[in-house]
Amino acid sequence: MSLVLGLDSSTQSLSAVILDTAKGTVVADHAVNFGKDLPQYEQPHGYDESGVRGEVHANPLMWLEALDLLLGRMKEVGVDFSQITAVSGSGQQHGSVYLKKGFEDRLAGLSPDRSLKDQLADAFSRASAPIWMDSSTTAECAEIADAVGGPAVVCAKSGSVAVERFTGPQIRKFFKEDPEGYANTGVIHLVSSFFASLFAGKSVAIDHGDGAGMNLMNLAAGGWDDDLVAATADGLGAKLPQCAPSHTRCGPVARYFVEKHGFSPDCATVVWSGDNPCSLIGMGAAQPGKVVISLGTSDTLFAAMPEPRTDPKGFGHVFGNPAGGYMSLICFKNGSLAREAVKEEFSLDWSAFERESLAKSPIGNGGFKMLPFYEPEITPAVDTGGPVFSDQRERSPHETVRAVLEGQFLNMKGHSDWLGVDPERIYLTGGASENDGIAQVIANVFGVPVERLEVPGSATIGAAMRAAHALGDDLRDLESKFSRPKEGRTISPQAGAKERYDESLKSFMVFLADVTSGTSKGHSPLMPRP
Ligand code: ADP
Ligand code: XUL
Repeated sequence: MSLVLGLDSSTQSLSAVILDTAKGTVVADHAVNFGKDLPQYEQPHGYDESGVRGEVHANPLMWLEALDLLLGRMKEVGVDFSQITAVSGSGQQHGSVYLKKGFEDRLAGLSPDRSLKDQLADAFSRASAPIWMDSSTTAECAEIADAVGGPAVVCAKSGSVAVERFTGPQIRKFFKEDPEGYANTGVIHLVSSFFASLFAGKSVAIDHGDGAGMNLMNLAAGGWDDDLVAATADGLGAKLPQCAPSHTRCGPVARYFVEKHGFSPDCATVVWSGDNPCSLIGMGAAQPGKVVISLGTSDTLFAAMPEPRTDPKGFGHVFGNPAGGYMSLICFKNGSLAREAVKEEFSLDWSAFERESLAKSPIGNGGFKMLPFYEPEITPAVDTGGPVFSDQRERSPHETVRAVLEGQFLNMKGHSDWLGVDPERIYLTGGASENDGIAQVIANVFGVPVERLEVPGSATIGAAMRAAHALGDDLRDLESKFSRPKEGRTISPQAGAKERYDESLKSFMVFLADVTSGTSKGHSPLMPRP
């Protein structure tokens, strides 16, 4: 028996799976939902909703409490952690955690008699953690780009232009606004490397998958870029952990997890990665050829890349592929939260949302369009102050459901041509991927069949597969066991849909350009920022 544990600290929940890699089975699958299970933090979707000027932060104490709660609950229902041979994980990308000097000593001295939260409550030099939804650092992006020679230089070095949610601009904002807090900071971790450090009982490396989402890593060299680090904040080099390949082992699991949760002292810990890089592994897409759309809190489109290619418009990103090489990614902030807003507007549940999207309205919605930007959007960078409709009609539920989905996926199609891939199939993952109505719109807009996998939760599964891979398991063999498409769940495009959507795409992009040309952020991020 060979059991590995994978965790995923995402925007809204912390989840865990245990894989039996010899049998090819999932032996445990559990989750803690931040909003529902830890309501005392008053972060119903996993982040503080009272942020102003685009600030979106989460409480890192909530993440610590969630980890003890999750492992405790698993033990209560009979999960035996002593059999786990390796643990790794996945974290929402870009989010950062700021720890005082002495964090390492605190980790080394953790007692199993008290909770992680109680023992680490005063270890933070910044009380909250900015997360990927934050859009408050436009000024810092411009400052970093100016310091190194412009947006194209940042893009060539790091794989992305300076982006508001990326960690470097977030660090710069903290450095400017709270110099004392910054000076007291001993180490800055990503969500992924923070969790990995807890398990290892020491500060561990940031992997190339998640490190590339910081505007600080030199993509070609796989290490911190001196110019970008210097442009971001004084003395930053000394506060960053090392960068390391995604299969790096960090030593045995910390005593805390042995004594409190019953892990074996021989259980290996492996660096964590970002949720999208982990999903790439979980979807069996580590080799170029498969295109994945993830429908989580954000919607992302990603694929392994034979060689790094950057987006000439500046919206897409290049990250490290945990299996080696590179992956491309495009992120759309208005994913599930926008669909949820429509669902709530008409008091639907997800089955009713599915029925409305499948049955009642024609492809193209009779010309009725929506820019589905309930939150400031990342791709393209616009802050419309809410969704925009092509006309002010009285909207029925089915027109609105179809408008949000067509708006989301036409926008995705219109911004993904730089990838230069012409997929024969698209693979779906994430909480919304089981919804056949959403899957049908995607199949129709892209004009190819879509598949879902037999085992859902690709970020968590991918994290567990990475743990096994780091111990020497063959990735192809793991893919054949855990990344199989589910039979009978293929959704094919409807006859004529692709042609209709190719036409709709043109008018959608014109509508988008008309609306966004009036907003301050409606420029290409590769141009100097206003
Ligand atoms: P994340 O990893 O970003 O926390 P998930 O991939 O777990 O997100 O997806 C969670 C989201 O999936 C929920 O917020 C919800 O909006 C959406 N979701 C769950 N079930 C369905 C469904 N049947 N149809 C559409 N959306 C769904
Ligand atoms: C990717 C991104 C999001 C987060 C969500 O660049 O910002 O997909 O990783 O978890």
